[in-house]
Amino acid sequence: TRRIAMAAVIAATTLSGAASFADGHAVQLRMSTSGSETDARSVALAEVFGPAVAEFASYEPSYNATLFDQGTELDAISRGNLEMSITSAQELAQFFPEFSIFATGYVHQDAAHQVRVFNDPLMEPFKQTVEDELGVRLLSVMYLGRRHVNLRQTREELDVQTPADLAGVNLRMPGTDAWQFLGAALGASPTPMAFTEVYTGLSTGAIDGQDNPLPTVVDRKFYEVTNQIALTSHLVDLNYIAISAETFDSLSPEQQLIVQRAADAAASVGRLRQLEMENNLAAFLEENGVEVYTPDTAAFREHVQAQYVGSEFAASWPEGVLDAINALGN
Ligand code: KDO
Repeated sequence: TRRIAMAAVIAATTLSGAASFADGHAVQLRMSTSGSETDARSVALAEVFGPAVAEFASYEPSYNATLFDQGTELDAISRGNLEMSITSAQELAQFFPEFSIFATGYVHQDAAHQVRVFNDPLMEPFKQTVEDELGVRLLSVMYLGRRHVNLRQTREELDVQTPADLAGVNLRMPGTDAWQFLGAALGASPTPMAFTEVYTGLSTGAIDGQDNPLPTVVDRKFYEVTNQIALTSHLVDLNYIAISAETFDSLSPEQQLIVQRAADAAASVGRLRQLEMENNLAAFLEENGVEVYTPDTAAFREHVQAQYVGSEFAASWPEGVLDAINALGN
């Protein structure tokens, strides 16, 4: 009887699912990320976004850059080969240089500041440009976290207090100009490398270090192949939930609202989880042999900010936007 009951449940679920899709077909939402399945953003999308849109869309995530290489997702959406990604301001800056303002060291102050900036009218022209010129709609802002410098060297070998201490350090940064600029602004010698190559790069010594928030260091087990983290907090990093505008526009107004709310809900859940992990992981890292300490962050902030002044990036920022972002801060 138990078997029959289960079969009935499956049949009922399948039927009710199929019946509610417009003309019997689910809208396919393939999502590609270089993040892992256990990354907080991935988990939030799978647990919150997917189920929330399941009445009319099938959310199909792929992880670890198995579907598209890191940095190629926006192009794939634009060409109609992908529907969703967790994109970055740095990737958007490849197409629209003004997005580098959101990838600049020490601009965003915390997770709440990111949300205020994303929802502020200052963001409208940025969103509109991406939609008009790339066919990509930015639904919501996800919190990735405070990026810190994570090195193979022990603190005895290299005590990082100021940018001068990073001179000659081969620091992996993701592969775009905005990232390389930030790595150099920190005082290091930046090397571009895809996220999925970083663990091997650290274990072989091809790179001295990498920069990512604490939850990423734990999720990807970088602590196994590194010995220290200097809490530089050089970038309060974000990602955007991106969706094909063509796909979004094909939905009914009611479905569009559900997609928007589902994205916002997933972003909220992911943000809270990431913040909680960020606040609690230092002890775990210390237990695993990684020394976690705070350098002279004022020295890093001053140095990094000074590098942007007069840079080609700053030249692309629309007038008044930096002031508007700062005004939304604390
Ligand atoms: C990374 O490559 O270091 C980075 O953290 C950059 C982010 O913009 C984002 O792409 C992220 O990787 C991936 O989602 C994997 O966490």
